[in-house]
Amino acid sequence: MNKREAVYIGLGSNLADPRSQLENALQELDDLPETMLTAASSLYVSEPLGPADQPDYLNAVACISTALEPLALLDALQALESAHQRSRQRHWGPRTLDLDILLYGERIIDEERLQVPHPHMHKRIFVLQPLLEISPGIHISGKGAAAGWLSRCEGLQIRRLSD
Ligand code: ROI
Repeated sequence: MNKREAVYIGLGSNLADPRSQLENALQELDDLPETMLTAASSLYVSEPLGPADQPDYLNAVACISTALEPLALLDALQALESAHQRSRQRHWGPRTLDLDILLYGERIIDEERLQVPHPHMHKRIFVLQPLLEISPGIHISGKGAAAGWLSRCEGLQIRRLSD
């Protein structure tokens, strides 16, 4: 079998019952070929980053163990987004499901379709907080400890959703 790597995925939704969107997406990640869901954070509510005239977001971070190579995984995630009727009506507008590859092992990828680590993750509290819940000591390749970046986040309010 191919070598499997630990990959962190950011999940976000602010339309069409976000809680179900994220819970279903976690199951769908586990169902991908050559892939196993190994950890999932709690769900977190935050105000939108970007245009304020949209609902609050629900965010989470998942860790998967996968043998899919990065671009094959990206294709699979985009197919899941489409299956959730994701539409991109406007830049930074509301969405039913967003699935971002945050970290792929310790790899640094800089391709047209895919940059890893995700170029904005170290500045986004709605990524860092759930990431650190499941992996407190994690490092972001090229950027250092995620915990150090969390302490520098300003602005957006975030709260953990109770079960
Ligand atoms: N804001 C929050 N709080 N959470 C998100 O997942 C999110 N995703 C986005 C933009 C529109 C940038 N804002 C967000 O893509």
